[in-house]
Amino acid sequence: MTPASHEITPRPFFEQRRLLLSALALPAAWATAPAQGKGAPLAATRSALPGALTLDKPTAYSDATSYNNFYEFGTDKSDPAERAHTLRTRPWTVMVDGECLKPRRFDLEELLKLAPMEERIYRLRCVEGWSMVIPWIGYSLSALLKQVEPTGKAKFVEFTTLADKAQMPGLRSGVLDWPYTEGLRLDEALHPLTLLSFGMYGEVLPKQNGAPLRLVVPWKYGFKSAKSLVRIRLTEKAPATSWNLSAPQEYGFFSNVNPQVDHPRWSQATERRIGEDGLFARRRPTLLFNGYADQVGQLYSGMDLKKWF
Ligand SMILES: Nc1nc2c(c(=O)[nH]1)N[C@H]1C(S)=C(S)[C@@H](COP(=O)(O)O)O[C@H]1N2
Ligand SMILES: [Mo]
Repeated sequence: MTPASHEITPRPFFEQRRLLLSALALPAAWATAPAQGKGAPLAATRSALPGALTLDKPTAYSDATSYNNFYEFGTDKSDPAERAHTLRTRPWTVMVDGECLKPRRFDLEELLKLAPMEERIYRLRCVEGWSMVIPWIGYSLSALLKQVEPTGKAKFVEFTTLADKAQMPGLRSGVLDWPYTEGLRLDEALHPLTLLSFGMYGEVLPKQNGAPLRLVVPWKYGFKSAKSLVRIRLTEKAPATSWNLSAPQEYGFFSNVNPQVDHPRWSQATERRIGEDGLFARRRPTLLFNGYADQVGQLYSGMDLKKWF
């Protein structure tokens, strides 16, 4: 047996080479995402982070902006694209507080300049069994969290999104407890792949995709990637999350993509790529941690992933 390449090459070199190869392997047409819609351009440099650039073909812009989950604007996939025009994205501030030494409110204009904007092409896997590939723009959430200096007590991060009846017609329905809230363990929130996103496809985020800023956690089911953030709070205890509150037996706190842990009402073993796999096409296999196991697997070493679903 010949040893695998990672056994004979020191890891940093192997990772750098793999990254270089993956960047070279990207078809030229994907190298710079051209303006696709009517949004203002948002400049970014292609990310150099291991795992940040999937080779999967990006989903068509028209699909990524018309097939959405954003329950504040309704529960049909077409509702956000049809109704989110009422969202006002300026002025916009984000409160970052809780267990930290320097809690404060950040203005959007300040957040846009806080760290260099990177383009990252991530797979997004919805718990409903479909997936997309989106060229996001943003920077690691850790850059913002470091600004407020988390205390030793901080163990989790709570994310709260906008809930304004005047702008969001979906709030009249009781599908979820508003505001929509989500949470991560602090080490997950500080993982470099956890993205604070301000744009996609070379432009600022469309409203239906969570303007003016959202979270993107590529190894977890899509509902962890909260849209239109207004508050980020460091906490000592695990925060309550909207989906866990609504159906705790169906949506756990971790919600890592895992083909071996089924949702109580359906299998998670396979998925349908929007725009590529027709309704009756053979579904493609879902990957552990959505294909990001090399980057994030060690966060969960020793944990029973069936128990901590
Ligand atoms: N505030 C808020 N964020 C949200 C949601 C939502 O309903 N409200 N839906 C989530 C779900 S279920 C998914 S799959 C993704 C979808 O993101 P996209 O529409 O940009 O593809 O957003 C997530 N973020
Ligand atoms: Mo989802």
